[in-house]
Amino acid sequence: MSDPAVPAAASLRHDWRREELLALFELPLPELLFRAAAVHRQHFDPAQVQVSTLLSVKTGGCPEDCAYCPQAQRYDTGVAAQKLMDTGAVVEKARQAKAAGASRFCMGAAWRSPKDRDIPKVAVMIAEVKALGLETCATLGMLSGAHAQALKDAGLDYYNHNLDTAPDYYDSIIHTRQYQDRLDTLEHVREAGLKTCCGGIVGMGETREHRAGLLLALANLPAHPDSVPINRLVQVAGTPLHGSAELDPFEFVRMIAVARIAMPRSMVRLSAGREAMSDELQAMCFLAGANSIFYGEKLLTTGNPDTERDLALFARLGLRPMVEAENGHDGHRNAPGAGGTVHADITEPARCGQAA
Ligand code: SAM
Ligand code: DTB
Ligand code: SF4
Repeated sequence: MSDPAVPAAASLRHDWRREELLALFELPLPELLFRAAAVHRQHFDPAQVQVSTLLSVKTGGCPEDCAYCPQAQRYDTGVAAQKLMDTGAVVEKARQAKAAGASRFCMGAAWRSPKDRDIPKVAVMIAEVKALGLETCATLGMLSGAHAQALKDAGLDYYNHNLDTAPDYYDSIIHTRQYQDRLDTLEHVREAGLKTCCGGIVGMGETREHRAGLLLALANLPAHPDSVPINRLVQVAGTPLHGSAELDPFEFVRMIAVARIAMPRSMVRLSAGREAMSDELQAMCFLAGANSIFYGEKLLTTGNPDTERDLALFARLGLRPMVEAENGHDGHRNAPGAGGTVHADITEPARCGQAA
């Protein structure tokens, strides 16, 4: 392959340089989209989108100071601190998410890190959600090796822990934990055999160099994250980043496209921020290689598009949800089972009435 931005299926790069990623950002948009779409097609069916539903199982009261976050105790955002939800209530939400067409259920907790006493409770939640036939994901903050192993043993498939931004912009956003802490957690997650979900946020006042730096940090991890959530900052009143300048939507599309090129076999998730995006902008993101979304009316504490709007968008764009857990493959081209794809028909009317 003469073009290094379109690697052969076997050659995943972990030696990207920031200048190379910046050069991709600086391509004319049609050229960047063309390259990203070509890479996307080498590895995935571009009509398939992985669909995850989020639930905040422990909301608010967090001791950390992440400048974007409505759940940090120290900011007056109107988010009340709540205790860990009961397992029964979590499982009921997971059941509804599955009925609405989600294939993965992600449980989030506003913790710096779980305490020893939290792990058995979360383990039961994971096991019961998994028993519904859903893929499981959790995002609970920093994780020790022992905690990662306990979650794996409970049936956890994915752990979400974001790098959030470039190493050289991190100090502008978070002071209560270090970049290295995040890298350590990701190592514990990988060592436990969990799949990693790791990405970041754009629109926090960072420069294009910082955005390239975030993608560089992600792509040069020892293994590309299985899922790469790209969040556009949801501005919440009371957080330090409320009132930040809005990111140019085309720059967001560029971020998705460069993520797709740098991490060709990862699911690139068009993550937080979709509620404020037009259908046309989301369509461009899918064209640029995004192939995963959060589905259901709420993210953790903020809004997400109504399921009806997403169903209509999927129908208009001819997109179909991936159902990895049921057909035994991970959505990649050439994966076992990839020939006989089964789709949850989330556009089927009986399911439409059941909101996640
Ligand atoms: N407390 C855990 C942690 O920080 O790892 C898990 C939950 S935390 C809310 C998960 C991720 O949500 C953060 O790393 C951040 O990337 C994203 N996030 C939080 N608030 C956001 C916002 N206002 N806009 C976009 N993304 C946000
Ligand atoms: C991720 O990268 N984005 C999700 C998920 N991982 C946990 C969270 C987005 C949160 C947006 C703000 C909120 O709803 O509180
Ligand atoms: Fe706490 Fe996570 Fe929010 Fe940071 S992002 S304040 S760790 S809930």
